[in-house]
Amino acid sequence: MPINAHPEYLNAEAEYYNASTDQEKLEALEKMVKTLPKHKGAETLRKNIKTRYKKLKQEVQTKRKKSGSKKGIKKQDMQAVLIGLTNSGKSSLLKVLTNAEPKIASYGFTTKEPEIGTLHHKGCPIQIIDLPPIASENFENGIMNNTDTLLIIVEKIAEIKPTLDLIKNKETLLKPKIIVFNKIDIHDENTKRKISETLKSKRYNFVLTSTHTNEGIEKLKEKILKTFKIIRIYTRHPGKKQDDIPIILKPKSTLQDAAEKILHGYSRKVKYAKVTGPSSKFANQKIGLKHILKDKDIVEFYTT
Ligand SMILES: Nc1nc2c(ncn2[C@@H]2O[C@H](COP(=O)(O)OP(=O)(O)OP(=O)(O)O)[C@@H](O)[C@H]2O)c(=O)[nH]1
Ligand SMILES: [Mg+2]
Repeated sequence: MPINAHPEYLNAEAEYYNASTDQEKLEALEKMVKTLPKHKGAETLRKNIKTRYKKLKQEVQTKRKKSGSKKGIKKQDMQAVLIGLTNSGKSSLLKVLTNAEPKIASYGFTTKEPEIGTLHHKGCPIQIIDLPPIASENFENGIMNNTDTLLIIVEKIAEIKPTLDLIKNKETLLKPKIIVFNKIDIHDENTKRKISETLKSKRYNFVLTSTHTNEGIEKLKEKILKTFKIIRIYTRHPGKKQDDIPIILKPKSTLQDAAEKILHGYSRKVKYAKVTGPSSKFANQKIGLKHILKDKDIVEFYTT
């Protein structure tokens, strides 16, 4: 039956057929319902689209439940999650901190599923996750509850408490937190000083940032790294310069842990190592597998 559809509807329909992800399909179906003519002739089609929408939505939700998350994020050694209300600038922060290219927009509820990026700071790879706005239907509590560090993004001091109140899991609330007061570029110096003083008086670990001017971004990177309880061990081949990328270990890890981190089973091949740095009494001290390493040690392995 001819329905005399508007060009907007036809565009939405074309988007639906060209969509490559379920999310794009859902968005196109939403647009199709909105732009469909209101008259009776289009009723069957409207029902049909609504059914398609419901079915797809259910499929997506089941898939998500099964995999834990749509993208099946594999947690890395160090992970921080961007949490905040819509439009606070979470995706913009992911973009300036990492190599990721998330969607950024001035309208609300832009991010529909988690986006991942890696921040490389002082040789450490830190996984940063951008989530949909907290308390929205796409928010992922599981990712937030499993992370190491919470980055709470706000535009106003009054947003901090309501945002924290939305975190229901008590253990999650005890995790290291950084209050990221974003969009600081829109305030004058006097207001900035007042914001800093208030945050200080509330004893928050905080930083004022702008993704437009990059103010505070380096400070934020430093603060993020400091929240992880880790030590960095640099390996070196005898007679060569140390590797740039450290092995990341928990504090009080041994030489054996370091060897196993390089390759499972490698510690069985290690005869001894030479260590130079905070855990050694002198340069190139010969050590065994039980030796406890410290942050910034440089290690040379000798194998059988
Ligand atoms: N002035 C100013 N605007 C910013 C800053 N950071 C982000 N914005 C703007 O704020 C709007 C929202 O940015 P997004 O990064 O998409 O915000 P979001 O928190 O990811 O939003 P949702 O995905 O909806 O939760 C965009 O128009 C950005 O350009 C900033 O530091 N200063
Ligand atoms: Mg976003």
